[in-house]
Amino acid sequence: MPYRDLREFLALLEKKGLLARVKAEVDPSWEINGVCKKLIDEGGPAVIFEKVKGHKVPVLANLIGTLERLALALEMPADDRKITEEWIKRTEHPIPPKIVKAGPCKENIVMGDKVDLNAIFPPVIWHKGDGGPYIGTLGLQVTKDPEQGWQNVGVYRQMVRTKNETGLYMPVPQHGGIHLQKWARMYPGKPMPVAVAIGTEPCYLATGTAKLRHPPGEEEYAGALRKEPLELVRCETCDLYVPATSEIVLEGEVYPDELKPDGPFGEYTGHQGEAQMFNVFRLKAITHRNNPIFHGEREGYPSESIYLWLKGMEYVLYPKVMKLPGVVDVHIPRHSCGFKAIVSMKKLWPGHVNEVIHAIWGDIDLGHFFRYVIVVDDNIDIRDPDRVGWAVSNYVQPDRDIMIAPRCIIDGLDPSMPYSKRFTTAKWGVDATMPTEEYEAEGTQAPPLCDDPDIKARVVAQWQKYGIKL
Ligand SMILES: Cc1cc2nc3c(=O)[nH]c(=O)nc-3n(C[C@H](O)[C@H](O)[C@H](O)COP(=O)(O)O)c2cc1C
Ligand SMILES: [Mn+2]
Repeated sequence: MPYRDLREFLALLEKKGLLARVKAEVDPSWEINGVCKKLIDEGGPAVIFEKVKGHKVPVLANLIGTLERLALALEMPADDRKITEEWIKRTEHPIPPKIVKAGPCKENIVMGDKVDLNAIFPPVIWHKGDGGPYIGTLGLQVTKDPEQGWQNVGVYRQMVRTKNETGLYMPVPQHGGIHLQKWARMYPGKPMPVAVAIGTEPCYLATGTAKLRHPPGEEEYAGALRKEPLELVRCETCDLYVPATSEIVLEGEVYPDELKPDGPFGEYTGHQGEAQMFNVFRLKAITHRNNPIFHGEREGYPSESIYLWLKGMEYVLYPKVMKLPGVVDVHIPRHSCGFKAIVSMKKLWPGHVNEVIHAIWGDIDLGHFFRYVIVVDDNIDIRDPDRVGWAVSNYVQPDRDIMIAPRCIIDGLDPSMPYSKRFTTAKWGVDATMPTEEYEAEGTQAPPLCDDPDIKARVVAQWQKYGIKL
């Protein structure tokens, strides 16, 4: 049975001992940052800060901070690769949402001049150098394609500026950014409606961070993931639909041409980003449940985004690359921050590895995130960084095995370039497969591995005999 709302998922985590409640008062200007950093570094539980200094609303963080909790959120086995495969299987058949007339997110409706972000959101400074409190680190921004009518959901951050104004980092080619670009062309000078759902059931959250193909919108993929339609309710001030059980919903609008300085912010790469000119979200209404929970996250590396948006990239890349001949697995590891993809494959012809590298560099949905691709042989477990490091160390001749493609596009938060050169990058691909063809060309054989899996299996089968506790 899917979770009806965030609270049902929290109840399960609590029952399993995977949710901590902090009853001591915490200071939102630094303490939530510090506790979250320690929890994510040590694989700790999800956490609710019940008593935030000077505020009534509790803060939920580190919700999907481990693979175990991602699996529970999606109701899947806790196995990294199986989660990717199960996601792909389930989302092959999107399930349209059910539109309902009312829902818990309408228990309180605040409109017009009465709206006040400071009354709902504790002013959490997620990283020491942030330019202000961010409410939307895990807010789900809903927009409608102005031409085709389907709704997109993406996670785009929002810094609080005043009681009814936030920043919004929703650039092109993110789907919300494309909607805004189309809107500007079709309705010059007019603001585009944007709704934000905060604190939703976890499948909707997971689809909001994934780079999916449209139409349909994320809400239909979320229905497929949870195997039941998601219930959506109409906004009060515009024709957008949000999950009926959301903790908090913000309704507002964005003028495409209005930009203001936003940030700095602790980026997913682990660096304190600089302030930049971003869009502005003008709030028109807030609706929320009784006793709402504010769900956010500390984003600087490492963070739970790894289990949300990096997995979200993997779900999209995996089926495409797995269709290429010889490929046996595709993975985007946590330490890559999304800049690196790893492939294991059986090479079938000379130059085959390089073709696979080009296919990933050129992927139309995600290519602009990858600066780096590593390819290893099919006997390497690419979800184990030790095995990948071993292959690179043993097999790579830099002048033979490293390919460089100049003048490509990359995400603007890539810290490997100074600010003036952001968005451009060279890309590198590393062929870390055993160079069997080189040995064969000189009439010899590549050295075989000295491990024998049969011998290990025989020993494991009679392990008790040795009296060694592991
Ligand atoms: C915690 C968190 C914060 C994020 N912040 C942003 C952001 O501020 N701007 C952005 O463009 N993408 C951000 N992302 C990544 C997008 O959510 C992700 O690329 C998603 O696919 C966007 O939705 P779309 O594919 O419908 O464009 C964030 C992801 C996470 C998990
Ligand atoms: Mn999308």
